[in-house]
Amino acid sequence: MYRTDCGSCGSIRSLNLFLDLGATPLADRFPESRDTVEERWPLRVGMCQRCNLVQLMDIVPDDVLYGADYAYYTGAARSHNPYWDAYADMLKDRLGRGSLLEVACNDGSLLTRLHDRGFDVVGVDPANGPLALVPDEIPTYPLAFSAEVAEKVVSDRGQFDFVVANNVFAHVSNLNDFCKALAKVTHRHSVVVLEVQYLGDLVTGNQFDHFYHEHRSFFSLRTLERILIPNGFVIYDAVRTPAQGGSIRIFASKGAYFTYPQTDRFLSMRAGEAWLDEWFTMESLVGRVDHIRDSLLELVEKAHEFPDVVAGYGATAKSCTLLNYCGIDASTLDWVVDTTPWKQGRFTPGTKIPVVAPKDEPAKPDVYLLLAWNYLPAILRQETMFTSQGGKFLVPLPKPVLL
Ligand code: DWN
Repeated sequence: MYRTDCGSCGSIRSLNLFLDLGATPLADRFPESRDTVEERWPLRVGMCQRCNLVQLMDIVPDDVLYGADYAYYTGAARSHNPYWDAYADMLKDRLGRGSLLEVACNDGSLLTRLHDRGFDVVGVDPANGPLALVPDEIPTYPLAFSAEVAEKVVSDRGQFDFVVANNVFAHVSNLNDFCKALAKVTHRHSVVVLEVQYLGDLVTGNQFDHFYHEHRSFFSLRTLERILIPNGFVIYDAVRTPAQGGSIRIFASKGAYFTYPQTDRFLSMRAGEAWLDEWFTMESLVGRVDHIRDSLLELVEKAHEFPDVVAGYGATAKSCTLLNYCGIDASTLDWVVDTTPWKQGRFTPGTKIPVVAPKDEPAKPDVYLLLAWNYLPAILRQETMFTSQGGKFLVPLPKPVLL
């Protein structure tokens, strides 16, 4: 569905298109066979001229995006475990203990840690596959969070002291309904912790591969505030985190101003964001995206000259956009190695490159195209044997470079 109204402020015909990435299949659907015919959906990105929210112009329905075949399991990226440990410790230190709802808890990577630290936890997630991995003693709802679902959860369990929602706000098709749901599950002193990939890092890091159908909105503190304030929430603190190549974690409450004064770091971060409201900022990304595609293809071609074996590292959702937009398929990459059991033995969406488990790689390639570029430091640490034997990583972003 091509949207004509803004997902945040609802303005009609206020969306201006700045980037057209063609038509791509769904990023977290890995076909079982090379012959599977995949549906492709237009992937166009625009900005609202009224509230400046950057958003996808084309909306794929939720039941199509998050069906039984949804392939993202948070725990599969094992090098990210210290991140979840530190996140759970931080919540314990800042919030103490109480009832806590995690929206989009996926396989329970964070929820289990919070449960272990004494929070009285409940999870909600529409993706049945990952949700089945949450330990039985933790109550869960296999549903997408909405005002209707919030009512059910509250009638079962009451309101929560804390709500945590990581990497989900960008996925929501009806942002105002989601905020209404937040309002229902929280009381006056509840704290809402939202983490989203940060538009500022997307732009400075040329991270155009974050644009795929699951991600419908791309946020700054300013555009987050423009949705939360009309729904009764005030952001009172924010921190930058390294997740997904750069994210923001915000703390909001209905009782802010009184209970939770706004921190200086939040106020100064927000004051420095005027550039993210500018049309030119987003438009300037377009030329860089094409430049990245051309130089990446040049480097991949060069890597093949010897002839060398080139494989992909991490069948990430992001890589769907990168590979499809750049036209990198099985004629270029021999395989993609990935630690998610569900993706192994399948093929990358659209580009049909075989996905293999680390133990099933035919040999180490000469070059890995690093599709999970957001984990570069951790992957370099875990692949010291490969690099010490002359193996190279081709890192596509912020600009293609061979390491
Ligand atoms: O919002 C979303 C984010 C948070 O996660 C979702 N829509 C989907 C997903 O995006 P992604 O797939 O781009 O996420 P990651 O965390 O960048 O990549 C995870 C994938 O990378 C998994 O398939 C596992 C794989 N991986 C690997 O094979 N070896 C990851 C690491 C670190 C590794 O060493």
